[in-house]
Amino acid sequence: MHDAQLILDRCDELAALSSHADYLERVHLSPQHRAANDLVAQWMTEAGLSTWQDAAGNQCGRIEGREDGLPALLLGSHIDTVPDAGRFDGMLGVLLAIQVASRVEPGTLPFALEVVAFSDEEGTRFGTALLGSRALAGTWDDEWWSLTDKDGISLFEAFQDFGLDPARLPGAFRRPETLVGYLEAHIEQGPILEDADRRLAVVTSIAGARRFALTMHGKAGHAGGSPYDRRRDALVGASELVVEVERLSKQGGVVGTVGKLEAFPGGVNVIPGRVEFSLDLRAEFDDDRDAVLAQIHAAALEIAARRGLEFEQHEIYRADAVVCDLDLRSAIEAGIRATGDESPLAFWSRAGHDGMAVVAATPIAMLFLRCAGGVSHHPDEAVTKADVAAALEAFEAAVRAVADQHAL
Ligand code: HGY
Ligand code: MN
Ligand code: MN
Repeated sequence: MHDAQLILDRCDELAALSSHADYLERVHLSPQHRAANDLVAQWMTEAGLSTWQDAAGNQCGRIEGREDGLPALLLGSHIDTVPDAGRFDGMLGVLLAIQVASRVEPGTLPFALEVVAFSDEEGTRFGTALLGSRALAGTWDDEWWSLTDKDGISLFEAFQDFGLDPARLPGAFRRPETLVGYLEAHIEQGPILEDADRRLAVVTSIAGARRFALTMHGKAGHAGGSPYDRRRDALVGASELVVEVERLSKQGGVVGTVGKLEAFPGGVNVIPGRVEFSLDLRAEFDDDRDAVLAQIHAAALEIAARRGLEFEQHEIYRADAVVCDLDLRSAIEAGIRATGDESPLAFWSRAGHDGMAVVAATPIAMLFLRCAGGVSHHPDEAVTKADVAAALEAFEAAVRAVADQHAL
């Protein structure tokens, strides 16, 4: 239980590294990201890992296997957050990985063991996500350099401000032959484990997500003098579409969310002439997601035509569904059995994870642990010490099960 308490205490220490005094937000390439990397590096060093920050700002650590330079089993998660975040989404997985590494005798495994704290899984600052893990996987798109944050700072400038050289980014790309696989432990961010009264689960696949910046254009006008039959109210149109997103998503068995919406010019006595809003659409199967996307787009055009509006849709992020590797899944299941759970629960992840990017370089698998009420992306995010202890035991046993697979 000591290690579990240490992990929880460290989650609290990381939660203090926030750009806001009254809530947790830590975004890519921020001063808080720098402080978190330094703290994680210190913990990695204490665990016996050699550490480095890669060319994408990911904080990394490594212990060698039976020989120096062997391909590595990668353990990790992310240390960036959404706005007003919980303290376990991502961070818990990094700290579980460090604790497992601290329990492994260097020079004993048939592979090296690496831990990575990914720098940008959420995409909070620049809109598109998985920037750290996509760099590691070598699936970087140079168009991302011109992405800008809310202050107009480009990703390129943010790299330089952080002390990174964009020209050296390819140095973060990992060749597949240097990796054995990737295991991530993460809170479920949903209620399935709690409803089943189980601590842990193995992930079968990760939902594929697509995100869009939507705009409804109308015409601003006087809130009093404009008769309804002459209005082109962008907010009422966008609002109709927001309700349709929920209805069509439920009907299609997918998950659609409008998380951001802003009306312009934003006067209480002005009819909104423009609304900018977001769409996050995800499903277990990409075809289901894309079928509902087409329905949402058709609904948007119908609403716009009926209300004299124009509709714009711009894709800002796409990560298609990925299936977890069966051998690595069986190692995770062996880990869960080591905790006394003889029939590990298995289900698909509704949340996205860095594994969606890492899979381009090496096979992946995930261990889920229960979170209170299934709550996440909220300060009420919580886990129990007993569940963290069980996850640590399972994660360590999973690493040893992968070693057994390689010893055969
Ligand atoms: O959006 C997600 O599912 C993840 O938490 N980034
Ligand atoms: Mn998240
Ligand atoms: Mn996460």
